Amino acid sequence: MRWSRTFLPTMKDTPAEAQIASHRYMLRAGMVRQNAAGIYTWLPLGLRVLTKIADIVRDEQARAGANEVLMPTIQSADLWQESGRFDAYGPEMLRFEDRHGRTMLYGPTNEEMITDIFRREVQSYKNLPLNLYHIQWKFRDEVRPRFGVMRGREFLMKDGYSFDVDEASAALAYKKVFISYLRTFRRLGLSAIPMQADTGPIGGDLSHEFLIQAETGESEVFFDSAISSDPAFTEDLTGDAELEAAFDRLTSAYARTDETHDAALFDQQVPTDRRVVSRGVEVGHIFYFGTKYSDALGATVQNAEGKDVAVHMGSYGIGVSRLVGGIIEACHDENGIIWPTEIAPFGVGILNLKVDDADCTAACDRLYAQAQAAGLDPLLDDRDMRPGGKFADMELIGLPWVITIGPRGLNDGMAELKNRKTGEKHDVAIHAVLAKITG
Ligand code: P5A
Repeated sequence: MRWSRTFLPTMKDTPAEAQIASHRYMLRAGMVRQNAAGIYTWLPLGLRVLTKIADIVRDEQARAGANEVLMPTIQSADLWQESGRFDAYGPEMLRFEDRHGRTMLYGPTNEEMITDIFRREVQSYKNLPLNLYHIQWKFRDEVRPRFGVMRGREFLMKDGYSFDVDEASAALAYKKVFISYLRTFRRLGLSAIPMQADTGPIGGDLSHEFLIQAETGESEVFFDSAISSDPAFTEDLTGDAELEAAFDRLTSAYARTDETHDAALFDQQVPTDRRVVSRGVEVGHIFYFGTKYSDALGATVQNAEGKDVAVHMGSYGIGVSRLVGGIIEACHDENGIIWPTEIAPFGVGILNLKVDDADCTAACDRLYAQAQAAGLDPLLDDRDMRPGGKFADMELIGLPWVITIGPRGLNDGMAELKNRKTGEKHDVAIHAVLAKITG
């Protein structure tokens, strides 16, 4: 893309309403704009990142054997009356009436709806195990929406739902998602630590939250530092036995949030030098709730003995839009965002120092075309602006690489290549510069 033709409204000044780095940078880099409390428009730069995160989540869901569907945002209240959650969910659920006076709601989650789909379509254990997910907007009328997209009212979630004939296979389904989340977050450039969690309005008795460490995180976290070096964070596991062993290791080590923390147990289980007390952002949350919804809605399957049994279920969430903020919290400096390569909105920035110099502009255009052909997804800053402002904007939007071309270097066929993360700069021959990035 050419910056001059892209809707990328950056801001120099820090917006007063933004209390944390990710919120500030998302506004300043022109990624989002607020429409109402906790409700945002995603502008091109933000949407690119959101889409890349969703694509990685999707890829890992496919790898874990889940099927993608797309359920509506608006739900009828009927199923929620049936499950008993219509009253139980409380004022966080946005309810309204359609023109016929029927009560509707904007879905805060989809356990009821997916259970209804399941009960109508699946009758036999032979169709199990099954894991269905979608990536869809949710609405929760949070009391205190804050920190931009981190605690929004409208937010994008990946929510998956597993169906199994008995508790043993449901437990395996839960463990598979648990391990697949480690890989998903790793691909996003994050290390998210699984912690024992409360089940809240979703229900059930087994639950883990995945938290990334960040000073500005909303949850206080307490964990054994030994967890972070578990090979499950860096290696791919093959086979159910290996997967179950990793699950047992990770879940037996101490890792809890303020909701589940037990100070005495922490002291007893974790040696002093390994106790980490810190803050975190919850980017994922998984639940096993057995037959809570299948009992309420009558979702049964015939088992191998020919008997009708309630299906065992779990649900699995990833905060896709929250991750955009969470990743920025984990990856930024005083000048702006530092995107992990996999989700950067553009692969490389090309900065034309002097757009009114015909040679300089021709060299930038050539390099831009080559970068496009190489699949690098370049952003060419072709704006007629002072270099200072262009450099500052590039730092702010945080692309992994920036190539700067100006008339002086061009005389010798040279460009400057800068790595955003390390800050290292090198003068490189223009004809060789893209190869430095592609390796
Ligand atoms: C699991 C999937 C559920 O809703 N039902 C379907 C279960 N879990 S959850 O923990 O309540 O939400 C899953 C993830 O969604 C993100 N999230 C939010 N993101 C931004 N703003 C919010 N207000 C918000 N609420 C939840 C979190 O990442 C959470 O882990």
